[in-house]
Amino acid sequence: MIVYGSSLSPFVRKVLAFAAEKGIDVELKASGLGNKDPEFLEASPFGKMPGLRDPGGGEGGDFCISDSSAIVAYMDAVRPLPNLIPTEPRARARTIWFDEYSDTILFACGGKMFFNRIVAPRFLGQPGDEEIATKAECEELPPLLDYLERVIPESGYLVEDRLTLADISVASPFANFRHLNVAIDPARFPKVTRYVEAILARPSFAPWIEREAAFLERTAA
Ligand SMILES: N[C@@H](CCC(=O)N[C@@H](CS)C(=O)NCC(=O)O)C(=O)O
Repeated sequence: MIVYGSSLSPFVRKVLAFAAEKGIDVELKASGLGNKDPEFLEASPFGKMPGLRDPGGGEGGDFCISDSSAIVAYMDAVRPLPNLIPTEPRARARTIWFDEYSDTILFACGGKMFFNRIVAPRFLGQPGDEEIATKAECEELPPLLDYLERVIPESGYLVEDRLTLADISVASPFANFRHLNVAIDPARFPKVTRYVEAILARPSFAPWIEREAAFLERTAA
């Protein structure tokens, strides 16, 4: 399968890690903001990353779909094992909740930091708004971490005491926090700290994050 985008996007990283945990081979085709390439737009009509193309996956041709949650739902259906989106009703609902918590609530906060401190100055040639980034880091992020600190179980997995989409989705934006050197205080958030370290150390995440760090290093200043 082909994934269009950059793993610097938490949505793209989520899809790449999900595919790796499933054992699905994916090729990442680089796509940046404002990409008008028809091949990419066929997979993602509104130009957002990630887009997916499954060659020969549709009737008489490729199957294309965008949105990270739609993409992982497709992957989970075409490759049922290992199951990463639980089928038991409450576990399934909680998994979708955590996916949404990450995609909307956590991203709304983290995106302000990543856009204003990295994307705008480095890739768009425009100054970032540090006031917005600081407010997100100091005022908006702590209550989101307080919530996670309360709900992370002793097992270290959010749902069914095993790895699910919930963990992949929630951990993914923390790689961006790492790139931003946003410190998660281990004294105030011990469970979050251990949880994020463990999930991001998995072979499904770690190589992508290393590559991103090397890329950011090359593009710094
Ligand atoms: N809900 C979408 C969000 C995708 C998204 O907003 N991606 C951002 C990058 S992090 C993007 O492509 N932004 C470009 C744009 O909005 O034009 C998903 O889960 O895939």
